Amino acid sequence: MKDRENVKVESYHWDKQCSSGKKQSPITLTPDTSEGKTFPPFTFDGYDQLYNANIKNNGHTAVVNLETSKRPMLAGGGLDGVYVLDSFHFHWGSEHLEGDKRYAGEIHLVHYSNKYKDLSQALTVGRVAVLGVFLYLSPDDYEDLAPIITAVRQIQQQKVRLNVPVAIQRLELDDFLPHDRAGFYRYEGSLTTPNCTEGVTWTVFTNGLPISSHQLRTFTQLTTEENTLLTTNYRPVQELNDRVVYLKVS
Ligand code: SG7
Ligand code: ZN
Repeated sequence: MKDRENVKVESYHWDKQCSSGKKQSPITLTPDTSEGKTFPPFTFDGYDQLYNANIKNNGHTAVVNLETSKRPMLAGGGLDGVYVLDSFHFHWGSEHLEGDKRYAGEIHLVHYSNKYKDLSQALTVGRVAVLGVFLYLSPDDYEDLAPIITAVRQIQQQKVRLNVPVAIQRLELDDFLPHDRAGFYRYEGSLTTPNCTEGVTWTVFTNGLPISSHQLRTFTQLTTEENTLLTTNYRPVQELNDRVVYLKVS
């Protein structure tokens, strides 16, 4: 027993660069231990439009940026005002657990309050909101993910260097959110990559999206700065401490 406790698992090797706080992410989510609460519905503006975009391997994940001057906007859902989309990215192996279940993956759509000029400004005052969408294993490819998968494969096969963008045509954000967004968990947490800054309002939808094992495998071929395979890229779950997790009841 003693020996096992001393074994250090370092699949997520950048965790030690994280600040230590009492409101860290991700966490375990459970319907039973969440507090039921009513929230107004979200409103999404610009999520049904087609955008040209680009995707990069930042050494931790594949990040998608839209090429537009008019950022998609999110409001409602108990958020204080209007939030705009910065970018979205993927985790293979979900970061949040539901009960003891780790999903195949998780999409994070990172937003910040439109009262600030960019994500880093909003981060200093805790006005960042991330939408999390679980990806569950499916026997069939999820067609809406195909343009992403193709671009990720291109990054890997053509050995595109870190942070060099690869173009993607005609993305629709609605494809990366569940159709039914009525149910979600809500809690106050942090970014899950260094420095793991707190002040992030998390929304994790109870409905997920499908992904095939073949599609999932493409992500696991990406490499880090040290040229090692990113076989998984989730941060381990953190202590809840004295936080409350809310579960939307309609
Ligand atoms: C990914 O996860 C990127 C980061 C993101 C980080 O590495 O998407 O974003 C950029 C612009 O590189 O960090 C500040 C930020 O959004 C952490 O995001 S997460 O907490 O949602 N996993
Ligand atoms: Zn993330």
